[in-house]
Amino acid sequence: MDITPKAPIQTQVDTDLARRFPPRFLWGAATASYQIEGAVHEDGRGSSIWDDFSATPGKVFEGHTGEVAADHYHRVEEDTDLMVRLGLSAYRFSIAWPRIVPEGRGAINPAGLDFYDRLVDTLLEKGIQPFATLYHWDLPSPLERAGGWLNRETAYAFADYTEIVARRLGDRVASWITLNEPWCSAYLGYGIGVHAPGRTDRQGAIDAAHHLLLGHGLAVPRLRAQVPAGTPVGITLIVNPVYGADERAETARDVKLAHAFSNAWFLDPIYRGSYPEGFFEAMALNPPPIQEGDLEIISAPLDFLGVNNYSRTLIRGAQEQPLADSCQAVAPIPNACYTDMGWEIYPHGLRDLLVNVARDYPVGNIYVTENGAAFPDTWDGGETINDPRRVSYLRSYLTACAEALEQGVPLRGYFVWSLMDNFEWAEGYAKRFGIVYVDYSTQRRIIKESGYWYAELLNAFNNNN
Ligand code: NCW
Repeated sequence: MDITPKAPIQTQVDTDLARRFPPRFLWGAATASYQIEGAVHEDGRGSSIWDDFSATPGKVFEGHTGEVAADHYHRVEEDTDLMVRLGLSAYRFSIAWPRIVPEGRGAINPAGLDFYDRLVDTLLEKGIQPFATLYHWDLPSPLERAGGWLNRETAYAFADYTEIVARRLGDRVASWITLNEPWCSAYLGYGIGVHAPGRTDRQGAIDAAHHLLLGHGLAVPRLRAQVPAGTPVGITLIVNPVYGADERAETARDVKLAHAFSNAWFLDPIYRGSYPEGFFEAMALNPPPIQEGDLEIISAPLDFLGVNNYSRTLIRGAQEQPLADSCQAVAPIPNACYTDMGWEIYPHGLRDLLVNVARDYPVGNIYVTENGAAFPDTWDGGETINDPRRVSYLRSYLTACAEALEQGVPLRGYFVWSLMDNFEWAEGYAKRFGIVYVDYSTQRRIIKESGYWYAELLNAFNNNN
């Protein structure tokens, strides 16, 4: 039976695209706690680095904060009903550490656990698999005051928090993701300070990355000890494919550097138990404080890799060898199209990176845990919002996924970023990634044309399988 909501406007149903995905492929949407929940002072939640950062003048666009966000904390029924209307088989959300352990370490806040318990039960009642991310950037403020991810102790605190969550939800969460995009936490947060906590110390980024990775590695066995055998555990990385703009030797050299900085910095320790050769020298920095056994802990076997991808980097080699984080990206690229984030639309990049990652690393299964686009949507009070550019973005990137599958990549599912418009970190509410529009003045949700398109694609998939 076709229960898909009918679009108020005609969207073209991509039956041929749906047919290219195998039975049991998971179709989802993703969000993150600080970006959608709001209710930052409720039910015993502690403060996070994003509360502090967004309260600091000049850090976030027009002083926006996640204080109310999309008010999801009070709208679990409505939002999970939306997921049902869209036909999602999985939903990826993140758990706010400061709701569970308000001080970061020590006392547990039962009301925080209750919230996610109810979310997970509601998802299961509605036939949606819960994919839980344990850390999507909202570090408890007291831990930051003790050094945050620069302090090795934070890694142990993360593993303790993980065990607390897994003990309560482990019997029902379908799949676990330890960290979301540790590259962003380390480099944007500690290296260049455009994200919380806003520190600007390139060496700090290297050290923070190591402690994030250590936290991940320590958390994996703690999770496995609490969840039923066979429950998949993984990590989500941003993977940004790097290409050369020409055939020069300098370009090939800089592509390698930029790839080490963007991807191998995290992929190598996790899957090979070592940092990329020459990486710290290429940053003109010192190695992080690695203790004996750290890399064994970090390279604990995983069940899947979560890939977040939006764009690519195109490099033109410099005369003098640059630092790994200052390779020359071509921007703007002539004739290229960009989203509202200024990120180039390059769907082949997703296909290439999936093929390359599956070839170069023993990743097991792969999920695309985020992919999507920000465009400046406006609502005229009508039944939907026309966002044809988001529809064509999603169609082209899903075609890239189909191509990767056809090349043998063990891709098991795809999560669009994002279920709904939300607090886009330093960009505040100015950038909209949702397939559902949020009218922040009323908190009304309106399914965009892209949401109807996605629902119809999923319906076509279900009719085939
Ligand atoms: S900012 C970012 N995002 C967006 C965010 O909403 C989500 O929470 C993240 O997982 C969409 O997906 C991720 N990623 C940062 C990408 C790199 C930006 C590079 C800036 C260089 C200065």
